Amino acid sequence: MRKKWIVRESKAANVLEVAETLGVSELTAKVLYQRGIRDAQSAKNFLEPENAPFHDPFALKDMRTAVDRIIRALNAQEKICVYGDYDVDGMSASAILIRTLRRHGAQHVESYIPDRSEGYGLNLPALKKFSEDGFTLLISVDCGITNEREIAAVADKMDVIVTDHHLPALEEIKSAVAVVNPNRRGCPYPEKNLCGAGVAFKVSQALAQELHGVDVQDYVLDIDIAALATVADLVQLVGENRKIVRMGLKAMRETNCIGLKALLGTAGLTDKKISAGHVAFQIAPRLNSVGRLKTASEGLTLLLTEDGEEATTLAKRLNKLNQRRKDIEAKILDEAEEVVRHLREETGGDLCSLVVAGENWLEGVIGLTASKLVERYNLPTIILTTQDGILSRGSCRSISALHMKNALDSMADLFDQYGGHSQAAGLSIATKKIPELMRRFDNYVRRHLSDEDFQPILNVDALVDPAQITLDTATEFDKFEPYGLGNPHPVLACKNVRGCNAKAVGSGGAHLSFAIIGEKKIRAIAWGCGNLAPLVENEPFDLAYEPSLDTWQGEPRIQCTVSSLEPVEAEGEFPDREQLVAVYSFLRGARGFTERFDLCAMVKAFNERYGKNFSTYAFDCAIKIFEELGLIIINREKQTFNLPRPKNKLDLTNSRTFRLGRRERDVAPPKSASGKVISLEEAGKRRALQS
Ligand SMILES: [Mn+2]
Repeated sequence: MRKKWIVRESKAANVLEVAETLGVSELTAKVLYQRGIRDAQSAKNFLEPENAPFHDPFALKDMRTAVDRIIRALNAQEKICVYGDYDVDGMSASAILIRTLRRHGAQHVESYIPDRSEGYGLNLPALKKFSEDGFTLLISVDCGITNEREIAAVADKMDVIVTDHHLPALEEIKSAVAVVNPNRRGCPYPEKNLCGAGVAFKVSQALAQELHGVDVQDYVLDIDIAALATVADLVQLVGENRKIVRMGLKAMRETNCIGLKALLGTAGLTDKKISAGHVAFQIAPRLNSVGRLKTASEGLTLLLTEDGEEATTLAKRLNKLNQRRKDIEAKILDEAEEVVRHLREETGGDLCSLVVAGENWLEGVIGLTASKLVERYNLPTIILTTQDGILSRGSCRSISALHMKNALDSMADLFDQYGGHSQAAGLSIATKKIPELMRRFDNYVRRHLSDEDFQPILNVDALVDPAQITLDTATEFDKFEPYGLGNPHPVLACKNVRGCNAKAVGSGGAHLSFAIIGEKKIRAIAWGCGNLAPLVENEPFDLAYEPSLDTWQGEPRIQCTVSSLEPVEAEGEFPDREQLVAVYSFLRGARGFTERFDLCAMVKAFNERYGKNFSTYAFDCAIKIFEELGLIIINREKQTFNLPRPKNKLDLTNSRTFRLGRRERDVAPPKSASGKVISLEEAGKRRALQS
């Protein structure tokens, strides 16, 4: 489906005021204004977070009690356990706290990270083992806030300090010595978005101040590890998180964490300027792969080691595991897409939700698969896997219009366990109940969403002609880094743009490099759009882009990364039934001698063959409709296509793009249209007769 642009509005007068007060361009002021940054002080804090102060760690409720208890344990050389979680945040939080305790002289610190099979959070067998082994203090990181029962069961033998960032359960923690969590009820700490490692970092700041009188504002030890987790855990990159990430990324280049250094090395990032993107797409997945495939404690070992050789060996191992994770992920995705194709066949293409179940798919990976399917189909998605046939576990991902947790709440009786938020959730269910889950979930989605809700959305900060972007603006935008959740790269857009020098680049010509034509030429790169080179060369197009600063032969220049490139939406050209039949017949004929999918070449050949004047937009709409109906399968990476033989008569109104396009065009459906079913077999025959 074509993305719908949502252009944010702002009051021109206010924007001018912000621009004047801050001394920035009007465009930058507009983007800042839309992000809620509207006065000089908050703009300064946003653009120069390294100069904004850290919040006082003792503003976290219970921090004083926690620090006192830890110092007592340090003085008495008690046995301390740091209990974490199997994701990057959990490993990093563990690493920060353990490194801190060791720095302060602790000699008996042990870590514990549960296996995925043990489930998330503090579990009783593990707690009991530590208390029986003579541990007198256990500190949780990135978990614990929902474990009152487990803590109560060992409280008489072992003190527990909970440090966490997750939302508390209904049942409050009463049995722990201290609960440090910005999100607990009654905690006045102003930054609620810290991740687990962020909270651990605040604990280490508090300890340094208390033990050695260190000024918190100067304490940045392990801030690089905190930054790694803050990016990986997908918490909002605003406020204190922005400060942690900006400073931590800078510190990462000269990290004194040997394991992190080795990890950067295997990712080819030694001595490079590290961005949030590097962390999100290269470092975090490597660390996460151990938690998904093996045991996360290996990742923690890497972050804790003082031995260069061990670090290199472990980092290489993580590299291999990450590769294996990618292979497994690709295989599961393939199998899942096969199921989606069957679903389309069964339903004639009218899909509102995806519930896909497989056997022996790796539990640690299905969440990634679900995200990929949402990206591809923009439908609320549940992926399930079973190891024994009896019980299945599922990973759920949603689109913004649907609150996943609410959906699951409405069918809670189906699940053994479930939990999550609006956009992601997890569940376990008896395998035999999956058909019922499919039915009820699909019903729920159909009842709650309309066609418009399924349209993928692109948030646009402003409509701006690329030629108006100056080096100054690009430089100002550079200060918006690090980008991430809550702080996306500014997106600008422009209709009816022309380009030149279009070249497919990269392996297999997957990507597109071109210049935007205007008062000056601006370089642009469009990932995965290599096949659109002829479109860019020959026709105007609608473009959404992210301008940034690039260096070319020592000189700064503007570069635009394309977020969306589509044929110009030609008004009134949305294809009708007859036109769709013509395009489909053409495709069947074309498939006779080529597998190559090339939109621009196809439009040209189609127009020549039929003596028509179809716009690329109309042709592209037709392709999108056929895709939704399962009539064409396009492999965009390989730029190939396939036309599976339609099994049944076809109903065009099963395509959401068709329904929406027809509505937008506001044209009454053709006379015989309502309920009329076109046989594509017939269309094929007609075409055969014609040629
Ligand atoms: Mn976390």
